[in-house]
Amino acid sequence: LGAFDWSDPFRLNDQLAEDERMIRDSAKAYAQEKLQPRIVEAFEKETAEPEIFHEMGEMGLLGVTCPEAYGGLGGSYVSYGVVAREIERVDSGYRSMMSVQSSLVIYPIYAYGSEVQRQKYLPKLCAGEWIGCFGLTEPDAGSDPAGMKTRAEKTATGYKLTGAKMWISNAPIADVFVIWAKSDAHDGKIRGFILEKGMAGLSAPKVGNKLSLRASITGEIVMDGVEVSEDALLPNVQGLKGPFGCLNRARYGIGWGTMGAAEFCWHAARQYGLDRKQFGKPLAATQLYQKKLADMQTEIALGLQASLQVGRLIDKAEAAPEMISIIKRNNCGKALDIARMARDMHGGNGISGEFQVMRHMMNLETVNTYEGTHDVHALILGRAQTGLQAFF
Ligand code: TGC
Ligand code: FAD
Repeated sequence: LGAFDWSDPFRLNDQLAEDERMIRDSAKAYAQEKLQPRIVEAFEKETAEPEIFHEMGEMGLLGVTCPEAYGGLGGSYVSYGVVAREIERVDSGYRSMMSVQSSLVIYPIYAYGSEVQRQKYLPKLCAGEWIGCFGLTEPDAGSDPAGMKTRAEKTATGYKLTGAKMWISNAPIADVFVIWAKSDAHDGKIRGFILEKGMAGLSAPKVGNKLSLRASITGEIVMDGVEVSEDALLPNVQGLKGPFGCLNRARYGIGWGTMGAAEFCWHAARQYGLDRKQFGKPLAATQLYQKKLADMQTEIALGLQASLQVGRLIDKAEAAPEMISIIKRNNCGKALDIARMARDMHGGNGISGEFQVMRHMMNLETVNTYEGTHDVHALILGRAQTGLQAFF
């Protein structure tokens, strides 16, 4: 019979390759030494720190899967997943900064961009010298991005973009904007464009008063006839499969990341229950408390195992988007339940910023919503098993 490690029930550690364990350990050391000491104040004061991109870039955490020729590490998607887990163990907002840069900006420029675009943008984005954002959602087009109003009109030398994006991570501090717009010159099909900070007509005001993801800055993007040249167009993709190709990767990372946030809450609740005595004994010695810990352990172990399997399939180019919908949806939902449970298990202390479980709970409300809401992923999975679409 084998030994049982309560914190790693299915021995996930043994299932990782040596290079995956190494990057996991260096991401964990960075997250615990550099991010953890900042987060309580950053969340309280709603401050996003652009220097975090430089730090992550130096560590190689922004271009984990980007080929080395463009400044990345050329690593596996499992490596990307274990990094997301370690960063989100500290805060979903920090993971958001990392995953937008990696999956939603570096990836489309690599996968859909010209060689000139790759050379120009990828090394600086991987190094964290430039910050990127991804503009798909609009005030009137969230779950239904096909309803976007942003237009690209053909000009003599390129395109003129007009429209507004809403709820865009990193936008107010971004240097590089990957924008999805309907292009008149391509039969109204959705095309990707790379815009740069400082272009005439481009602005990105901050969305204030967020009660969730406060350490990650969010903005609008306003495009008031922004003129770009032909070489701003991402040449190698058209249609919604462009942004969805990026979202597949980011959603997959969220599958791992949310388990990191859930693990933080689980471990905190366990320790709290061992330390705190009521009715003459530790809370952790009560049946109800132990049942909650068992539920947390079970859901996290299953969620991590599923994420690993999907990651292995992505690395073999065999993953289907529906697999990603399962882990994005379920892991977000379970992490949110676990964070709420941990908040309750901390009693009054649970609402204090110092104990951090409520911050995770508040963050996970966003994570459950962005990149396809919990219910939208249910509809994707319902369609896949009935052949009937129930979106409209
Ligand atoms: P549908 O007819 O299903 O598909 C249209 C075209 O897209 C293709 N496609 C995919 N391709 C690759 N991967 C996927 N996962 C794909 N899903 C769809 C599809 O094959 C088709 O291609 P083609 O060539 O036949 O045209 O489109 P629909 O309009 O019916 O879509 C419905 C729905 C609900 C599934 C979809 O629109 C959806 O997923 N909505 C959710 C929107 C969303 O996820 N937005 C995310 C915004 S970005 C963000 O939140 C970043 S937060 C980041 C952070 O801070 O961490
Ligand atoms: P809606 O689509 O209006 O949905 C509202 C509710 O209706 C949800 O419960 C939803 O599940 C439900 N619903 C919708 N359609 C159906 C249906 N057919 N059947 C049943 N129920 C339905 N977007 C970007 O492009 N880039 C970013 O970087 C980015 N970052 C974000 C950061 C934050 C902090 C937040 C909060 C959001 C971010 N988003 C980003 C936007 C995010 O992807 C959207 O909020 C999300 O896709 C949901 O869209 P919506 O907010 O318009 O909600």
